[in-house]
Amino acid sequence: MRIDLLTLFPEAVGPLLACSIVGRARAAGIVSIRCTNIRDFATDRHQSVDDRPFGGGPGMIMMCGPLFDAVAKVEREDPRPAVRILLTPQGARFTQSMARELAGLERLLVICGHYEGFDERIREGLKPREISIGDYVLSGGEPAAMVLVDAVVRLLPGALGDEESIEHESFSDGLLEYPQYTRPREFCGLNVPEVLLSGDHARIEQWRREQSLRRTRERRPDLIEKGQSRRSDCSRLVDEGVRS
Ligand code: 9D3
Repeated sequence: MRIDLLTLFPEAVGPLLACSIVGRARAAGIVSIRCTNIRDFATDRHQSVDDRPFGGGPGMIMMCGPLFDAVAKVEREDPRPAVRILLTPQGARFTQSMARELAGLERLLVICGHYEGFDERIREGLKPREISIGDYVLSGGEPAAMVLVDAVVRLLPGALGDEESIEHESFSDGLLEYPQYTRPREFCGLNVPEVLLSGDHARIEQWRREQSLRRTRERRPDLIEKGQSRRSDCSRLVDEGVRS
C-alpha cells in the first residue's frame, strides 16, 4: 500500500510514523508513506495557503490552488489511483470497519487541514471521502491522520508479529480486554487471581471470557448491542451468571 499525507506540518507527523508497528511495516516494504508539504505549492510571495472567508467571519480558510497542485503532483508519482481522504470534523466517524475497508485499498491520499475550514470547491473538485475521528475539537488534521494511518497499517498482511496477531483469533474480539497480570504474584499486598496460577486452561479461558463480558457490559454496553450478530455466544453468556 502507498499512503500520501498532505499537510502543513510534515515535521510533526514524520517521527511518529517512523516508530513501532508503522515504522516496522515501512521498513519491511509493506507500506510506503510519503509526506508532502502543501505550502511547497503556494504561488504568491507570501507562500499563502489560506485566506479570509468571502462574506466575512472568523478564521482562515484553506485555499484551492496549492492543495489542488499538491494532489495533482503526488498522484502523478504513482499510476495506482488514490482514494482521497479529507480529515474534517464534518466527516463520517472513523471506525474499525472503516479501517478494515481502507486497508484493502492500494493507495490512500490523506489531506490534513489546519484552519477553520476548506474552500468548499476542495470538496466539489477533489471529491474526497470525508472522515472525522470523533466528537472533539482538534487544532488540525495531523493527529487524526496519525490515528487513521496507525489503525490501517497494522491491519496490512505481515504488519503485526506472531505475538501481536494472536489477538485476532481471540474469543474476545469486539469485547473489552480481560484483566491481565504478570510477575510478581504478589505486589504490595495485591495478588494475582488464583485461577490464573492454577494451570487449568479451560477454567482460565472461562474466567477471561466472563471478565471480558462483565467489563464490556459495565463500561461499553453499546459494544454488546453492536456485536450480537458477530458473536453468537454473547447474549447467552450475558444472560448467564456473568451479571454478578
Ligand atoms: C467553528 C467550528 N469548528 C468545528 C468544530 C471549526 C474547526 C475546528 C477544528 C475546524 C477544523 C478544526 C480542526 N480539526 C480537524 O482538522 C479534524 C478533526 C477534529 O477536530 N476532530 C475530529 N476529527 C477530526 S479530523 C480533522
